[in-house]
Formats: sequence, structure tokens, C-alpha cells
Amino acid sequence: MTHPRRLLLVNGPNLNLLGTREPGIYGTATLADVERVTTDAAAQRGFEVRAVQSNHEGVLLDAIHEAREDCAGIVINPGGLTHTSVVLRDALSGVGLPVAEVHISDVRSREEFRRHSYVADVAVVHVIGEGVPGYATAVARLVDILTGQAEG
Ligand code: CA2
Repeated sequence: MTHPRRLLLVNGPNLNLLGTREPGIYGTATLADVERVTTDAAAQRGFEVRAVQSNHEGVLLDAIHEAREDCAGIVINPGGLTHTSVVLRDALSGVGLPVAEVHISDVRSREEFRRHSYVADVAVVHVIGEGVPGYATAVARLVDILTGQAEG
């Protein structure tokens, strides 16, 4: 199959609350802003984006499995599932697509329990603590890998 020029954007539990609470940690941008930033960054590179956000783990797993059919890579902010979910990690490693892991906040400088990510070692790109613009960084780095332009 030719390389599909589409990315799956996955936002995990509670990220629908962005822009409504905790602006000191997550800023004031909304989930719609996140999806726009990601879509624009992809479009600049000739890729489209299919976006999913859910508070239900199984919905996220199904979207990741379906990405096998028509996506070239996955940009994911797993939310709190980052720190808890072996099944999300297994889904990502199971589909075998390149993954970019994004966190809006700097999870390295918050509570101890946020320092471990079950997703980190199945992702090829990690963007942590850059706020919402970090999604654009993740797209740029993922597309560079997909198109063979990543620095060695
Ligand atoms: O920094 C990130 O992007 C996180 O993935 C966000 C998760 C958190 O559990 C991770 O440790 C780091 C939380 C997403 C919930 O976002 C909210 C936004 C506004 C108000 C309440 C929650």
C-alpha cells in the first residue's frame, strides 16, 4: 500500500476539559485549539488528521486499531492513561505505526507518579512541557521520520 498521508490524533481522558480549569498547568487553549494546531501543522506538510478524544479507554483502543487501515502515524496525548495503562501501550505497539507522545505540561517536574510513562518506549517522538504548540512540534518530527528527513 502507498503511504497514507493521514495521522491519527488521540487525546485521552479529561483532555476535553482543556481551557476550562487548571490554566496554570495546562493553559487556556481548548481541545478544539489542540485539534486545529495539529491539523494545521500536518496540512503544511501535506498530511490530514483524524482526531479522536475520549474518556473511555476502549474507544481509544478501537481508534488506534483502526488507524492500521489508513494512517501513517499516531500523535497521542494519553492523559492520565500515560501513567497507568498497559493496554494502551499494547495497542500502540500492536499496530506498529510510529507514535509521537505529547504532554502539554512538564510531567517530569510534577508529582512523582507522572514521571513514568507506559507509552514512552513505544513512541519514537516525545514532546513534553511545550504546551499546546508541542502538538505541532510532534507533527513536524513525526512527519520528518515518515518522509525520511529525520536527522540521524
Ligand atoms: O500534560 C499533559 O498533557 C498530561 O498528559 C495531561 C493529563 C495528566 O494526567 C498527565 O499527567 C499529563 C491530564 C489531562 C487532563 O487535563 C485537564 C485539563 C483541564 C482541566 C482538568 C484536566
